[in-house]
Amino acid sequence: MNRKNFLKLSSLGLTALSFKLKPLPTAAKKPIVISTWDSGMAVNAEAWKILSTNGKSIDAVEKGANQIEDTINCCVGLGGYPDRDGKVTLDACIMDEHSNCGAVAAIEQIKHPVSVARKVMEKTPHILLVGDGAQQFAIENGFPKEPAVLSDEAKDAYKKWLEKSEYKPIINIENKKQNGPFAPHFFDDGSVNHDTMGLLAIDNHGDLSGAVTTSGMAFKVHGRVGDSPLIGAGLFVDNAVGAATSSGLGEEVIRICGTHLVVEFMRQGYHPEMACKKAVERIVNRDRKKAKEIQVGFIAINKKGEYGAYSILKGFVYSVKSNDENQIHKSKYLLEA
Ligand code: SD4
Repeated sequence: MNRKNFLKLSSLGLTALSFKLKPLPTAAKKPIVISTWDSGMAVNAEAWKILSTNGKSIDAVEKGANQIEDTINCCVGLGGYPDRDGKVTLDACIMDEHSNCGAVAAIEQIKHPVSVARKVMEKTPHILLVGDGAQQFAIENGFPKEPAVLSDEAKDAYKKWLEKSEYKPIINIENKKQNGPFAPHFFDDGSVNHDTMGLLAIDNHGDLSGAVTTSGMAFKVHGRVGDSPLIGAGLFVDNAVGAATSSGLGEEVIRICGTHLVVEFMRQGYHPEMACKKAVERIVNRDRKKAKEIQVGFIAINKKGEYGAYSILKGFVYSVKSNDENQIHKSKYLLEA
């Protein structure tokens, strides 16, 4: 075949191919909110009040996160697991469609860290405030100082931990074998009924926002900060592409800038589920043996409202609310423990 014919044929082929592949215009699914864990159902319901009345996604994710901060539970807010000194320290962040973001880390005695994070975003030229400084800023902005009230579950687990005071960081999920008496409530299928809350929303205007709130790792070293308040690790939003959030062993997420990576995979054209899977693989491929002992899960949503999740191990679930559905999904996972 001479060059002229080849070019003719390939241009015909390419035309046919591009005709075939031309995507059908699909309307973006909006509004929609997705969140980590089954506790996300109540969080989504709160966010939905705003999304369904034409409100902004940034308000929806803040109010959604406030819902779980208001409940006494082991993993978010003032009822969360304490650090090894018995102190509850909280991490949170928030990000909007303009890449505005704010965060607080290791903040104590403040009930709504995610709202403090929003104030950091709106009222300061900074992104992250930590510890005493974060608390001082919160108080200056009208947030009351309140004592931590450990949930019964957190109290029992801490008491049990004090018996040995063995420093072994325990992440909220993982497997029963690893956590022993500290394992949170597991369902028969291995999923847990609570954990760090990360949520992502698209509003009626098509704008994306996200928020995360957590008490972090149980019995951590005082001052330890996880992935949750770190933009690009625990949360990332790019209004042109999509958004992602994480739950699980924060150190592993920080190491790979996890949610930024997920969003970059979506930018390359991967479906949210595949983007999450590729980020999980990045963690697992670093140390496959260690990966069997830890859990990390990502959830993601793209600009079209398509969503997905992936985790290292079995047990990660997430909640979705849109006009079409209101339910918990099981995440696919990479490794059998
Ligand atoms: C952290 N990623 O502090 C959080 C905790 C978490 O499931 O998500 N647990 O590392």
